[in-house]
Amino acid sequence: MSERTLVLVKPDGVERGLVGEVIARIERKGLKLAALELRTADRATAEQHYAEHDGKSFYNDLVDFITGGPLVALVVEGTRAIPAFRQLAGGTDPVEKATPGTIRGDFGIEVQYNLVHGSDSAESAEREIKIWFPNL
Ligand code: RTP
Ligand code: MG
Repeated sequence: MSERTLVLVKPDGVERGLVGEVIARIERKGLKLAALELRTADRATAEQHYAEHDGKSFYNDLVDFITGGPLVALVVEGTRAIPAFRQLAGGTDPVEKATPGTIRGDFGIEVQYNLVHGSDSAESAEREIKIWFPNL
């Protein structure tokens, strides 16, 4: 059964010119693009998106980082799209958790600057797609 997930190429990924690389991996996996937009997130959007991390030590830095430059927001769709994109992304820490062959494992070093976001569950995907693409 097809499902949708919310993907971000974070500002570090855009700055480094990795948008095409990320989209190519999504498409090669067999997933489809349902929406795509380059934009600079305002603080309210970033705070809503990362509400689960409010109060954590890295939260303020995370919101600063996500709002600090243009990002690419996408809705990606296909069979098992949510776990499939998490697999492509790799673990949160690009060195300690993500393995080579994943986006974070191939291109990342620091945990904050880990290039991409992907929804972690069906509930998260529904919530996040509403935040970034309310008309979809
Ligand atoms: P994301 O939500 O961005 O897809 O990443 P994730 O599920 O793999 O990781 P999560 O635990 O949700 O963390 C959200 C983002 O916060 C930054 N972070 N920094 N300095 C730190 O210890 C730390 N921990 C997390 C990362 O940008 C991470 O992706
Ligand atoms: Mg997360």
